[in-house]
Amino acid sequence: MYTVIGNARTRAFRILWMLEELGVPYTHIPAAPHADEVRSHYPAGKVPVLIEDGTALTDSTAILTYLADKHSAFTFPAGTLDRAHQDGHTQFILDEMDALLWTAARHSFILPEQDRVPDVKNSLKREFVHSLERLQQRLGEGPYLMGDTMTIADILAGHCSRWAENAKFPDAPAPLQVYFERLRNRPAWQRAGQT
Ligand SMILES: N[C@@H](CCC(=O)N[C@@H](CS)C(=O)NCC(=O)O)C(=O)O
Repeated sequence: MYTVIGNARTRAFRILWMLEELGVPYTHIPAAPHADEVRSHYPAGKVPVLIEDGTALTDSTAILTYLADKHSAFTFPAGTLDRAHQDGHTQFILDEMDALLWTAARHSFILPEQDRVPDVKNSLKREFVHSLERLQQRLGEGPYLMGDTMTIADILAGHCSRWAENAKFPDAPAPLQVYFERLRNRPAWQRAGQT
């Protein structure tokens, strides 16, 4: 049995969505970052944390990769060329979407006020437009980044699309919107949002 710590408005949503896609049972503790339930497993206070058999796993992409490998789903096998391409998409999303959104969040409400540089957000938003263009090139004909097979790279992209919307980042071009809608219309996405 898995336990997911972290509320669905954070990167914990990625893990909730993945577990819903896998159809495996789990318990959800919708704690905010730095809550006692988080710190008792991960002193840094960051979410998500996944507990399995008393072991705490951290960092959403590492957790997704673990779950995908363990359940042989939403991934190509390690050591294959397909996996190398899939991992390239994952790294792209972390570098060119997650990092921009996270930096904007830090300069909005995470950093102490005296360390925030609000103007950096305009630069990040402009950069994000190029990230979306590059994501569209990677998607090609789709329907998923790896063609007919949905992988954890799509889970990261889908989550970042919602995050971008909430952060009022630029909208995706129309073909990419169709892809994001495809992800959001998955029953597992909707179940994960409701937990
Ligand atoms: N690389 C980590 C980042 C985790 C992270 O920073 N989570 C945010 C919530 S989405 C958090 O807990 N922030 C609190 C903090 O940075 O102090 C992951 O992907 O899980």
